[in-house]
Amino acid sequence: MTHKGVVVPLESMRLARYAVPIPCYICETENTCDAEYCTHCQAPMALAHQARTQNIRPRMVAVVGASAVGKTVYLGMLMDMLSRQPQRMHLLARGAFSITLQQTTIAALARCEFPKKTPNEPDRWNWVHCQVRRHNQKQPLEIIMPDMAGEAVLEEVDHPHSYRVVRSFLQKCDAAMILIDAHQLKQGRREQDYFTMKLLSYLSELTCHDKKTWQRRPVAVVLTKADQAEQCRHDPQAFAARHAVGLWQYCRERFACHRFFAASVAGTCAYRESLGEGRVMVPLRIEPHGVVEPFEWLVANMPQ
Ligand SMILES: Nc1nc2c(ncn2[C@@H]2O[C@H](COP(=O)(O)OP(=O)(O)OP(=O)(O)O)[C@@H](O)[C@H]2O)c(=O)[nH]1
Ligand SMILES: [Mg+2]
Ligand SMILES: [Zn+2]
Repeated sequence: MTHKGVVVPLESMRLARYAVPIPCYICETENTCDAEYCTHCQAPMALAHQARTQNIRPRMVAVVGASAVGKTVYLGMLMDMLSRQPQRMHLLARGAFSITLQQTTIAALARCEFPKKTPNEPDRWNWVHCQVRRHNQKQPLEIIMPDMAGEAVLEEVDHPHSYRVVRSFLQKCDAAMILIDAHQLKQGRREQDYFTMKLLSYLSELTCHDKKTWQRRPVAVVLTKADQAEQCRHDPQAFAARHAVGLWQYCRERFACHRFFAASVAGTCAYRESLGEGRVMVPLRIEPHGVVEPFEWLVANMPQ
């Protein structure tokens, strides 16, 4: 057998490029520069690439709550409202993820449907990255706010380290928005209250990137589906004290900077029989209420 000489081009340029690792923006594990998702935590590497091209450090905001409290609907509506109403704050979406969340939520609501449940895999989440301009401030803020699945967060809270991305992300956050279902609270279901307390206790035990604890960071507790709980709209604080006593007490003891809000996206809802899914709730009218306020408050109270 004879061997012919084969010329193999030495792709030194490409190799050199691969040799420079890039740290994941969430967990800091080094990845090759062409990785799409972090090999350690599955967060999109696009965040690290975007952060490299600008000189402002993006701030991270956690939006958490049990499955089906309405995180996706709330976030999608918030993005849509802020990008269309520049009077209060102007938002500019960065990257495809941010637009996808807004687009799928608004498209579903326009068809009189709610968006689908968020999948549990972190590489399928919409990692919202946006720039926020406020009237009285010259410097815009860069904010990263992923739409995480409630089940994944619960799993991490119950079994720490099972979802690395959730832990690394929460350690880096500057503020949190905790969503809780007011409709369920009104019906006397306690699961929401327990879940939220577990989540807050998880947060208060985390040591953050700057070695500080969560206790001084702003926490907005948002009572969702306020369209189904009239009293909650008028006085969210009193509603929480009455229907989520544990949570209300916990916030008073552990979080120096917290506030209760009531929000709703749908105006009127109805039940519809759907093939395969059974009875599902559908929005007949979209009437956002109290959506921007918690976000505005968080941004104003975020540590500089
Ligand atoms: N009445 C009413 N129902 C709402 C509202 N927002 C959400 N819902 C209901 O809550 C359900 C869940 O909303 P999602 O936004 O998907 O919930 P989620 O918190 O993202 O849930 P996961 O993705 O599983 O973590 C929707 O399918 C609706 O039935 C609202 O403003 N009013
Ligand atoms: Mg969701
Ligand atoms: Zn990572």
